[in-house]
Amino acid sequence: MTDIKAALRAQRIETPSWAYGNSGTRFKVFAQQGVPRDPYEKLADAAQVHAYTGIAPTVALHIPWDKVDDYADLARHARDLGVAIGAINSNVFQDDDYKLGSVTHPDARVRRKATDHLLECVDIMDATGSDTLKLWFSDGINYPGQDDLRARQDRLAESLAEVYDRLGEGQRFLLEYKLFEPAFYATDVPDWGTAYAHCVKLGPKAQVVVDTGHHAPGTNIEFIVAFLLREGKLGGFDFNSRFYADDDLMVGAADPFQLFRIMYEVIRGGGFTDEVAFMLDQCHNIEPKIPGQIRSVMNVQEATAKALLVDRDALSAAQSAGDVLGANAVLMDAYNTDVRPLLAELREEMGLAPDPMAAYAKSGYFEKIAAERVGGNQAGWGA
Ligand code: RM4
Ligand code: MN
Repeated sequence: MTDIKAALRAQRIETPSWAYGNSGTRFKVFAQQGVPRDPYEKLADAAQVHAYTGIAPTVALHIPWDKVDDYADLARHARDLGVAIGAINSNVFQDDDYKLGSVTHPDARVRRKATDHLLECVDIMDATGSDTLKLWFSDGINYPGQDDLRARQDRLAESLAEVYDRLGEGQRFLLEYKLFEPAFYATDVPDWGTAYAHCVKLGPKAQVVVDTGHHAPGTNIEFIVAFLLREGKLGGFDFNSRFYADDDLMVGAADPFQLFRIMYEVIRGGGFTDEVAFMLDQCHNIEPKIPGQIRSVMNVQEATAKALLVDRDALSAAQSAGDVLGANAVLMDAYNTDVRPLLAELREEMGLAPDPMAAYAKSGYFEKIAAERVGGNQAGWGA
């Protein structure tokens, strides 16, 4: 139990700046009270999530949503609040120029503009001390024949190589894949195999990021995790839940058992280290945002605790004996354990309140920001 607690104490989960701003569907963005009006206020909210969970000390930025004049100053502000800047997320999907793609666009001028944005993100990493660039491309085509599938891969490879060469010591990029959307017929980085192949060609500073919402229904995500870890190519996670497509709901809400199976493979494969970034990529469209993030961090923590509880000796004994039911029972025993008392105890040992949701609700922070943050433009995802 001491080992399990030590591992849980060392766990780090990164929250995304965009989770604190307004977001919605293509039908409606519902504004909420107290929503941050700039990146500084987003960091203040993220610091609350860390204050109550004790395991969320970094915040991912999204550029240009979090554009500021002085990134070193923003990083200082984060440190003053007890958090730090995490991954820098690029955005080459919200400009009119990108209608037909960004780094895979048929026009070299647009490709140049997109790659320059990615290079600018590396400059922001330098200024903020971030070591991770996260690349997601909305690039793809809607109709067969619209563009040359193969040429688009060449253009993608060319841009990635340029960004790769710009990375400094200790910096890396994570290439994200997504099955479909916004492109409907063919996506340029649709799956882990495509992301993996590009990363292998580039070298050790390029790794794959698994966004749990970016797969077809029924995909065995833990298999992908096990495979990528075995190859040293799992760079991190964008955690969220999906019922239908890229729903971006709270991680562990749709399928806590899947989250447990993923965390088990992470632990089994030695990925429970700083090497693998555990990030949330979510939006809270109808629920309050800070508690939504606290709940999400707790969901990952609970799945991790259950995965750490798996009796690995008993499991491998049952596996080598060909004991199908016995092996399955070992895994299910861990999953069916109520870890909430263990986590409450751990939090108390860390000097935190045992129930982060209740402690935040009682703190008065929401009432304070709802009263203070009036006027100005609420931050959103720029859609
Ligand atoms: C994409 C992808 C990226 C995220 C954007 C907002 O679908 O998941 O990781 O930054 O959405
Ligand atoms: Mn993502």
